[in-house]
Amino acid sequence: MSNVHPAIQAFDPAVADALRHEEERQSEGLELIPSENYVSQPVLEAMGSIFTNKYSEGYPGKRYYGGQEFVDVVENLAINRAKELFGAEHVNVQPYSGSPANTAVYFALLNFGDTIMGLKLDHGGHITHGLPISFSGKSYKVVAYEVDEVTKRIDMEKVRALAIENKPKLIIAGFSAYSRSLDWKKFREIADEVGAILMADIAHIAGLIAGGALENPVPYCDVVTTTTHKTLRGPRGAMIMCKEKYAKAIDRAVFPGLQGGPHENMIAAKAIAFKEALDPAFKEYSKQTILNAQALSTELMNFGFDIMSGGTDNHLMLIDLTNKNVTGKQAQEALDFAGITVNKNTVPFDKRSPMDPSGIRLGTPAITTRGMKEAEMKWLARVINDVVNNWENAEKLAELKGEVKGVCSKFPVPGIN
Ligand code: DSN
Repeated sequence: MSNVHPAIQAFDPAVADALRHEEERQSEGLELIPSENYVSQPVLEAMGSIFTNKYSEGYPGKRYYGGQEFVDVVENLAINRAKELFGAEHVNVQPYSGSPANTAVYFALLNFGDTIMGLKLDHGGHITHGLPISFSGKSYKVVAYEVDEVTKRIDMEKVRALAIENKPKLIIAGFSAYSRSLDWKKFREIADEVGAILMADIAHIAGLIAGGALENPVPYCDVVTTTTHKTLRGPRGAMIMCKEKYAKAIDRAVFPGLQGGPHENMIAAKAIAFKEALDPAFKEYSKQTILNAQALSTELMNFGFDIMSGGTDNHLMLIDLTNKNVTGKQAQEALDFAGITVNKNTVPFDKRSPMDPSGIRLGTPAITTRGMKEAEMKWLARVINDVVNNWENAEKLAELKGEVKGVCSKFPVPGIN
């Protein structure tokens, strides 16, 4: 791995060193953060391509600068492939990332002060779904729905009651830390009942939907936003899908409403990632990602771990570590020490702070990309249990790190190994 970036090495050894160490970290350790994944070599190459040199404000065929003939090709490829993947009427592939995509939807369809309804952040929602200190929380009146205190699942009857009481203009169905399938049909019925626009934020599960492993919300929703990385395994970025009647408003909100020049290198990479997701192999990947998450959560429960809602329908799980007498921060740091990357996370109704919460969040998109299956999940649950039980024992953690490195060496990382 020592000379894989000769141009960077020759000009800027400090950056080359950091890059090399990060490559080692990514390939010698286990990546369990559910929003992370490993992109393919073609996606990596497109991101690092000379499409980055080009400015292209506007949309294909209607740009404000010359020299757009090849940029238009890749942007149209990305749009058409996304339409094919999700069955969307209209797609905008220019949002720089998930938060700008969500902001563009609000900017397009709402007036400041309108009421929006989203899942509360510490119950699994996202900051852009109405967290009081975020743009979404400061600009709109937020009514947050929660998970049930006992089942830790979203109770659609409570969502309905809240919607009837508050008449939101926009209902957001989506999450960053929730392991159960959403009832898109029921969300649609509730939105119709109260006259709300329905938006799904599928950033976490877009790849599972594209691969046919989870139900597609596009037919039920007015607007669907997603990042293009995470389970979709493309470049960092996002897109907005919507019904034709919202197309003009959404496009205007993205450009010139909120953004300037789109990042066409990232759009080229999105086009490639969508082509990969259209391949039958991606169906297998999305299915296996869920099977792995289910196997891992079952094994962890066998070790006494408290998995929120008692399992998972998707790629992630949230664990309350209170019964293990370790905090989320302590567990994250011990796992890091053993070469396993997770993120500390609040759990619903958490009494601890977000910087040192009660839980951790795990997911299987990246390890499934490496080719790991149920047998490795069984092994992994045992290692996680060993780490948590020995979180203060540096010698044991070092031993486990060696074990993790040994297993990882058998599962190459696309784009690195
Ligand atoms: N930061 C992402 C995640 O980790 O889920 C959400 O935007």
